[in-house]
Amino acid sequence: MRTLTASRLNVLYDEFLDTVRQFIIRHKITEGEYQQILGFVAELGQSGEAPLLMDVFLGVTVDDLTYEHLNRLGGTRSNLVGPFYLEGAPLRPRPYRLGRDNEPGDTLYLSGSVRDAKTGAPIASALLDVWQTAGNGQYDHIDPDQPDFNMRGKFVADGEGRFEIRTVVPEAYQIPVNGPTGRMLAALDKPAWRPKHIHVKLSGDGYVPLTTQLYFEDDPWLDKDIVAGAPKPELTTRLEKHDRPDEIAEKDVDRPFYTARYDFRLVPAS
Ligand code: MBD
Ligand code: FE
Repeated sequence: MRTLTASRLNVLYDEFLDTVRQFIIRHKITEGEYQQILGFVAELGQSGEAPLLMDVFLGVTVDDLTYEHLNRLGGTRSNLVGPFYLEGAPLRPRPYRLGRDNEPGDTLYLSGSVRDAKTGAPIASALLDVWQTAGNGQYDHIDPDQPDFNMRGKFVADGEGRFEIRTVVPEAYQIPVNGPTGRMLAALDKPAWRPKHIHVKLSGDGYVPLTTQLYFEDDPWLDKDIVAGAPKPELTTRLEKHDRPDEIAEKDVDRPFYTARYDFRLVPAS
């Protein structure tokens, strides 16, 4: 991935300042407003929410621009990594699962495959690095009630590129209401929610790595995501409810559960 070089920084710097100066002039930003913005930026830095706010406003545009070509080559559509990825999620043993033994929420079996974008051939031993909110809509590293890495894990697809992970249905995510990001969105009268989603980074030997997110049909937040444009129709799958006693017995659960499927496609590196 290309990152900023000194020469490119020089080009961007001049044009960025020029653009913002014109904006200030066009909107007649006053020194009082400017001081208020400085206060906001200082608080944003202190709060640790800067990556969150930046991703809410700009992450989709950057992700689309950087990775759209992979989708044109037949690969699964990418989606922004977001502010809550953590390095170092544990490699989980089989049978694959996320969450504690009695993880609150509705049990979900997420299954599917990882395939070659060109040929459709399975990618044996593809790696999935998955993270999501728990059933309470909270990410584990922020929620004091969850152990570290509770809803994060790495999983290896089998010889046919298939995987099945037992987890719980994630819940919609609300941006913290008391921080600077939440207060700004409240001032704008924008509901600060994301639809339920599951993040995944995929990789396989000889393939371009992919970061994406899965969404679920009929989620009321899909068309009102505060991260506007993030939920793509081609990344939206369906939660199937299973409530027949024989299905429940077969899966070793004690109440109705859900399944969802997704088949990922990775673009060959060459
Ligand atoms: C999230 O959980 C998220 O995935 C993104 C992209 C932005 C804010 C919160
Ligand atoms: Fe997220």
